Amino acid sequence: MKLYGSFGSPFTRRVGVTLLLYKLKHEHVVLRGSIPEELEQLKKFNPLARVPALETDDGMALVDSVTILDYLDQQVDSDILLTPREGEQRTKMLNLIGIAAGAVEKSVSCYYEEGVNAKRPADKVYRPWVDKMYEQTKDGLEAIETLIIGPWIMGDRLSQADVSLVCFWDFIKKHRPESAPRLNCPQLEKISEKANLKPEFSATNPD
Ligand SMILES: N[C@@H](CCC(=O)N[C@@H](CS)C(=O)NCC(=O)O)C(=O)O
Repeated sequence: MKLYGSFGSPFTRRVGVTLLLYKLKHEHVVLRGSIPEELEQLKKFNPLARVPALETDDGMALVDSVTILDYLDQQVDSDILLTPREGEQRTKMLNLIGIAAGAVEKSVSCYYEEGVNAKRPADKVYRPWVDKMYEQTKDGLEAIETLIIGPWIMGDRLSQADVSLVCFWDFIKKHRPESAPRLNCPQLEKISEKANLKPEFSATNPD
């Protein structure tokens, strides 16, 4: 398998961490949409030219981290599975990750609005919209904070909720300016610190 993308993307990183935790043989090919030659390369695997993309051993090109994680889950035995195959726990986990994905999507949108990666001139930024997105990120994460069971998000075992949340949290924290409302998520912060001690997370941490 080949994973295309860079770990600066939280969606790519969660696939990278999952591949390592599942010990699935793969190659990581760094492709950044911001570099024109790499963008052209990326389009071969994703018509939307977004990361991540996964090329499977039988030649499928999969796009979107949700689809890719679903594919990886089908490649491993149930005892190491990060997302339950069925039942209430699965629904709860996917719902929680859905809130987190919404929060990080808003953060990615802010990343393209202001700062060094901004796609829009500073005087063309519509401040109330950007502020609303910072708020949505904060509200989403703080809602998740109230759902954490401990010691990991869904209880005793590290799950896809932790993998996704840690990748999303690390990105959001890194790209959240001082001017944005402060995030009050002490448990998420603790889980991120603990997870980043593991080789699968440290090897994919873009910092
Ligand atoms: N829903 C997608 C989101 C992927 C995404 O937003 N990727 C960003 C990088 S973090 C990207 O490639 N953005 C470039 C673009 O949309 O043109 C997923 O889960 O994979």
